[in-house]
Order: sequence, then C-alpha cells, then structure tokens
Amino acid sequence: MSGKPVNENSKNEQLEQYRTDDTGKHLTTNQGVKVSEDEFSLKAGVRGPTLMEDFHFREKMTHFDHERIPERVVHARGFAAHGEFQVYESMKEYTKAKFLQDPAVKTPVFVRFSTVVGSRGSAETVRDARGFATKFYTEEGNYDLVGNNIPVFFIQDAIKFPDLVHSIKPEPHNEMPQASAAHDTFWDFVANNQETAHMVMWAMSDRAIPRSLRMMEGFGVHAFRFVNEEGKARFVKFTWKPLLGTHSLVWDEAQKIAGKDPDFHRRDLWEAIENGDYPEYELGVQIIEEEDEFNFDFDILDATKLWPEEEIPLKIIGKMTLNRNVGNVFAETEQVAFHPGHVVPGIDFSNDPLLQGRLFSYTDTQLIRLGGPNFHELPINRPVCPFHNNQRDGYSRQTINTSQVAYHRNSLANNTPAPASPAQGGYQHYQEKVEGRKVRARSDSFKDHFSQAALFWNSMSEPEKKHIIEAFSFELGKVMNESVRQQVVDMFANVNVELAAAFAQNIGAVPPTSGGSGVTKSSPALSQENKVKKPETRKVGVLIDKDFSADEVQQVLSELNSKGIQTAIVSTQLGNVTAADGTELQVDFTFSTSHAVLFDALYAVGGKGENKQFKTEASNFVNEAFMHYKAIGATQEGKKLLEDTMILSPGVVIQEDGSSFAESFIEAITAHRHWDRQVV
Ligand code: HDD
Repeated sequence: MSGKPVNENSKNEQLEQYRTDDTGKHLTTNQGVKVSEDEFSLKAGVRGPTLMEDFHFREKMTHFDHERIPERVVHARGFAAHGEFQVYESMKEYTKAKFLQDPAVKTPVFVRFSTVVGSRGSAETVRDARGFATKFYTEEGNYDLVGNNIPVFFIQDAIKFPDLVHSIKPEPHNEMPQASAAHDTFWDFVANNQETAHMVMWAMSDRAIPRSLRMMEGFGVHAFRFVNEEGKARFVKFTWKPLLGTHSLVWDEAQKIAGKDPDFHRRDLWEAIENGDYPEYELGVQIIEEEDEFNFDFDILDATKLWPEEEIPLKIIGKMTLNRNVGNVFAETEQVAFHPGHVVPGIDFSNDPLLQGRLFSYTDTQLIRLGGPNFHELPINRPVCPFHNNQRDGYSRQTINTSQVAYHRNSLANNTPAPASPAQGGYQHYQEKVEGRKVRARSDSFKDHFSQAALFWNSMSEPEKKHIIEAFSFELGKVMNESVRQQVVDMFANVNVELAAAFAQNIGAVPPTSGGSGVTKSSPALSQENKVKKPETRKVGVLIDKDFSADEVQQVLSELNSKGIQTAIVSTQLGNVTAADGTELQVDFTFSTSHAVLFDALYAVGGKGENKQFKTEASNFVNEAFMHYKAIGATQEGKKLLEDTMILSPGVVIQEDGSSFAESFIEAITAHRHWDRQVV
C-alpha cells in the first residue's frame, strides 16, 4: 500500500490481494503445472513400486508433512475477528497518536481472544485467564494492545514467566492435566511465590469462566505512557468494556460445556458476527499525572495491582466493533503476531519490570513460531502504511528490494531511507530521566501482596464469594500433596480468614484461626453483579412437543426476538413439530445435539402428545437449567416439566391467566442468573 489515507476498509483491501478461491479451477502443482491425476501415485506397473519421479506426489506429500507450525507456548487456543475502532473525541490533550485524534477516522483492527494454558485443541470454557489482543492498523504503523480479561498478573518480574508457565502447564512426567490450574505444581508455585495472590483471586472468581468473549472486559494490565505533541507524558492504563456487560458461566456448566461443545466461545463469536450482532467494546483509559506517581498505596508500576476505578476514574474514549469473521484461521488467527512493543508515536512504555521483559519475549517467540524474521510480511501482520528500512533477506522473504544500497548512512541513495524527525512522525522515546545501580532486586514498594487481593474479595457479592470458595475447594481438592494444600490455606489467610477457613475445611486442611489483611476498602466496579445487563443475543432453548398451541408460542417467540433474544426449537427429532392447529415449526436441535448448558434460558412449552421420551429429556433440561440459576419460562403443558420446588423460585416464570408472560420472562433472562434460588 502506498500513502493512501487509512480507513476502516484499508486492511480488508490489503488482504484481498492475497485471497484465492480455488473453486472451479484446474488442479495444478505449486509450479503451476496442470495435474491430470490426483488419486493414484505413479507406479511401475499397477501392482509395482511408486516412482521417485512422481513430482506431484512428492510435492503434495512434502507440503502436507510440513503443514503444522509450533503452537504458541502460551495462548495457543485462540479465535479472532476483524473490526474497526473509532475514538469518541480527540485525545490530543493526552497523546499525539494519530488514530486517537479524529472521531471521523475508523481504524481497522484485528482481535485475537485466547485461553492461556491449554493446547491448540483444548476446550474453551476452562477456568483460565482469557487473552484479549488487539492489533490496530493505524496510518502510523501497527499498534498492539496485548491484554487479558484480568487486570493484574501472577508475577511482577518477567524473569519469572518461564517458571510460572512451567508450573501451570500439564506436569512434565505425565502431561496432565490439560488446560487446567488444578494440580500440584501450579499451587506449589502459588504458595511459594506469594505475589500471585491477587491474580489467583481473579482466577478463582467468575471472571475466569466467561459466558462469552463478547461479554468480558479486557485490560492492558501495565502502566503505559501517553505522550502529547508538546512532549508531556502521563501514565495510562487501558480497559475494554463490553457493551453487553460482563457475565460468566457457573463452574459445573463450564465443565459440561467443555464436553458438549469444546468450541463454545468461538462458535458464539462466529455466530454473533454472522448474524450481524457485532460485538462492541468501549475503550477506557485511566490517567495518572507523572507528579502523582507516588501518591497511591500501591506502586503504579506493579502489574499485580489494579488502579481502582473509584480512585482513578475510567475515561471512555472510543469504541471497537468486531464486524467480520476471518476467511482462513491459519492465515489470519494463527499467523498473527502480537507484541506489546508494537507502539506508535504518542504511546510509550513504563518501567514495569513485567512489561520490560515482555518487550523482549514476543519477537523472540515469533522467530521460532513463524520460522524467521520476515513474519511482518505475512498478510495479516503487514501494516497498512508504507514501510521501508535496510533489513534484508532471511527465510521466506517476499519483498523484492530493488535498491542498490541497504545501509545507513549512504550517499548512493541520498542517505535514504531516511530517519524521520519527530515533527515528520518519527518515533521518539520519551526521555525519562533514570539513574540507579545495576541490581537484581525488587522495589520494597512491590512487596504488599495481599491488600488488593483483599480489596477484590471485599468487593464481591455473596454469590461471587461463594463461587470463589468453591473454586479454591475444587482446584485444591485436585492437589495430591497435603503440604501444598496447607501452604495455600496459610497463604490466603493473609487475604481473608473466612475465605481460607471455608475452603480449608473442604480440602481437609487445618483452617486458620488468625490472619487477614486489615483492608476494609472495596471497589464496586470489580463486582460483575454491578455490570450492565441486557437481553440482546441471549440464547433461549424452546422445548416443544407435538400438539402445542401455536398462537401463543409464536407470539412469545416474536416478543423475545424483538428484544434481540435468539430462540432455538428443541424437540425429540429433527424435521418439523406440528401444533394442535396444524402449524409447523422447524426443529433446530434434538435433545442429543444440544444441551441445557448451551442455552442462557429455557422456554418450556411441551405439547399435548403424551411423548414419554420428550418428557424425560425436557425435564432433564429444565432441572439442569434450574441448577445453573437460569431463567425458565413455562406455559401450556410445559408447566408439567417443572418440579414443585421450582414453581415459586426466582427466575422461574409461569404463565398465569392475564399476566404478561413474555415481558416477565424477558426480565428474568436479562437478569442473567438468579443466585437467590435454592439449589440442592
Ligand atoms: Fe504474554 C502471548 C497477554 C505476560 C510472553 N500474551 C500472549 C498473548 C496474550 C498475552 C493476549 C496471545 C497473543 C496472541 O493472541 O497471539 N502476556 C499477556 C499479558 C501479560 C503477559 C496480559 C501480563 C500482563 N507474556 C507475558 C510475559 C511474557 C509473555 C511476562 C514473557 C516475558 N506471551 C508471551 C509469549 C507469547 C505470549 C511467549 C506466546 C505467543 C506469542 O507471545 O505470540 O511471547
């Protein structure tokens, strides 16, 4: 691309140059020679040996043998989409970054979501942090915001990253467990590296089992810097806020989904985009003036600390919309290379020692993963603005650099490509004054590991606290070593004694009698119970048997659909299900091809036909949805699917004469879950 202004279509137009559709074409070799036979290798006689000269066979087989590349060492399982970002108002006061200046400019973006621990083929609803990596293709080059859905990290210094990852990955002697932290080495690491306390609280909370990639927040985690045209710098943290609110699964449900649909999150994202329900996230920034650097009760350079929104307000500055699915997962999702060091003028780093180490690691990993130094030439990684330098050659180089010189300074090319001054858009590192001795040490200001872990605990609603205790009990219940279990109990007594005592009991450890952090503060912004709740895109399973009353069902479905709620008809067989008046509804799923865990709510309709199989299977669905605190609506014969204990429970909406069933049901769906329900 040459200096064309960047708009929301720029990346798509660039990718278009590389797209190929083989439909309707002749089969050829990679050399372009047409192939006449693709089923039989070339042999000396029909029963004879295959011949070396069969170039088509050799080429086809060799290419196949080399199809796999190493998966990412972390964040291997991921899914991505294209979209655009638009700033609401100019951020000129804070940063000179061009893509944050003009509300009329739409910058193309590519976002890859991921789990951290599991291999490329692992299930998606595991308990884990989620990666949330965004590449902005700006007119000044690529800017990558490589974040997670948790605002803090396990460790404070990047030198510990290999240790952390070795502890949480499957254990080396038997490669178990896959995609899970619930094992001895991880918890041994936690107990012996107590800086992990805060992030572990998040990982044990509902945040680690998101309902949807469209319903989770994203965080840049580190303090970065905004630098404006005058050269003034301020510290900044970045947060993505989903417009659909932040919602989670329940743990039993998450585990079942892992089997029923290991692709649950990517399917949800893919289908939402295909349906035109484009996921939207607002970008928020928290800004700290340089002179306020030391005015907080935590060190702002410590990645195990968040900046409470109540103390440092989140300013919403723009919106990202994901509106296009990828065309080829390998070419785009797999080959995309993110790097927190990909910044543009106006965005700079802080001295957070975790960030500083990341600045090395990402290019290094791409070199092995993508096979050499030219990965920036892959279509998905190319900037949409021109790029020129004296870097040359290397494996799979695509650019044909035709100039005679490839060095700086030169006279033969009039000293070009020439560095640009800051006024011409050249990146200038912020000239922070630093001095100190070379030490391998950690600042004392990084040594409080428990206060913010306690802040998080204090901020949780009662159901969220209960889930955290259950998560600790589950994870530590899978730890074989008694000493490790006890060490973790003793460690979390420093966060909150009731918490540690509650899970200690469940895992056969000695409960603490004293401890606690002394922190009484809370941050309401941390509780998911305080987030936006909307009915849009929620999925409702409609359980229907033959001889139902069509008028009523059609009316309810149309009211649900008018609120953006999606409905799917579930019955015993595919095909059509026939109403009492002969109306036919097309069945989307049978009880065996779907499951209650795959829906946000159930609408039990039933039917007059006394079908035993329907009754058994539909009742199982209803019981399961009830156990997972989901909204259940029942009309007609569907009421008979509810057990007596359910009838007066919160979130269970039963049609009574004269009541507005659909309205109440929509309200119950919007609430997401009904935690005050008695579930045995
Ligand atoms: Fe990392 C991938 C996020 C700490 C080293 N990281 C990776 C991805 C995300 C993050 C979202 C996947 C990118 C993609 O989809 O391709 N990482 C984080 C966050 C961290 C963090 C939010 C803490 C604030 N990471 C971190 C440290 C190191 C790394 C401290 C090493 C010093 N991360 C890597 C890596 C990966 C990676 C090994 C694997 C694949 C890749 O980079 O491209 O270099």
